[in-house]
Amino acid sequence: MMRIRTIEETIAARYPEGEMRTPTHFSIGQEATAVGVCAALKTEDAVYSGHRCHAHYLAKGGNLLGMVAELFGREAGCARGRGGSVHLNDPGVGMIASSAIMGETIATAVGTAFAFAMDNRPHVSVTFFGDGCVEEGIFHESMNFAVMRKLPVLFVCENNLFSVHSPLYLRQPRDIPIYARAQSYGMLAQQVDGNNVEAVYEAAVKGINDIRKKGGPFFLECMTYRWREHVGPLFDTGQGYRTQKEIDHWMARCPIKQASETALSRGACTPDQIKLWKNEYQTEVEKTIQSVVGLPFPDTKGLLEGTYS
Ligand SMILES: Cc1ncc(C[n+]2csc(CCOP(=O)(O)OP(=O)(O)O)c2C)c(N)n1
Repeated sequence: MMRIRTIEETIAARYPEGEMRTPTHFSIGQEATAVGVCAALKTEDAVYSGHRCHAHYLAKGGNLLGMVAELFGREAGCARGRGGSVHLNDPGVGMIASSAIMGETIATAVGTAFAFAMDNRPHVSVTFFGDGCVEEGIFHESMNFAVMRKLPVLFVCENNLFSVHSPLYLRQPRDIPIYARAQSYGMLAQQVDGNNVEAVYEAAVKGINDIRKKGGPFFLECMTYRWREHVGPLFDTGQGYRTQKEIDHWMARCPIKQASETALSRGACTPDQIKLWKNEYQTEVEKTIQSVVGLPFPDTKGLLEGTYS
């Protein structure tokens, strides 16, 4: 989590230089969901994500240079500099795809699970998506299909209470939590504190065990909060769609602060070690940025390569 936070905060700090010409959705504040779930996965398990994909990519083991080069639009990027921040992928470690089209990768993850089931492969397909996707038809079709075919899908809804500037309570029925809607499809489902990495990990392990033993999907709703603006590196307190009090409440429940306090109280690490790790991650990301800025942009002759006609 600390590595992801350090990488994202460094990218956010460098963003105003104007060299990263890609809309960028930061996961700052939401790291525990990505880390808790991905820690429960094997390399062969497939992960799909949406527009807010940095943390999922890094937690699944995605290559840092591939991500940074993608943000800087370089040919060495994981989407060859053509996809930007919302199209991170690293299939070699099971990070299959991310897409800014909301809900799209819910269906593709279900398709991958279908392929796993048809080929008798023992893997799980995971889809990370936001609470906004729950309002889309593709979400409901995918849930229904996964239940009917008993597919090995872990649906992970990162409920950060907002879709851009619209609060959840204005968009969805107040009295029916998202995980309860998943249960209505006959799916095993659980809500968890998405800022508590151990709780997320334990819930993901349980979900994956259920998927393997009972042969159907599992739904995890992780309650969390986005600290920065919807898209971009800034804080957006002045926008008027949420209060400073609410932001302060969630920042006090920072997943990294909570996990550090727990680790320190158990004697699992020392304050000096925490500082050292932070410095190591800082050095790693700065060196990576330095190595990327000298790399070539894609050649315009190849711009149509990789597109479908
Ligand atoms: C099909 C589709 N409709 C609308 C958009 C525009 N859009 C981009 S992000 C977003 C909100 C997403 O909210 P949520 O799914 O809760 O994820 P979060 O941004 O909170 O992580 C919207 C409406 C889109 N990218 N795709």
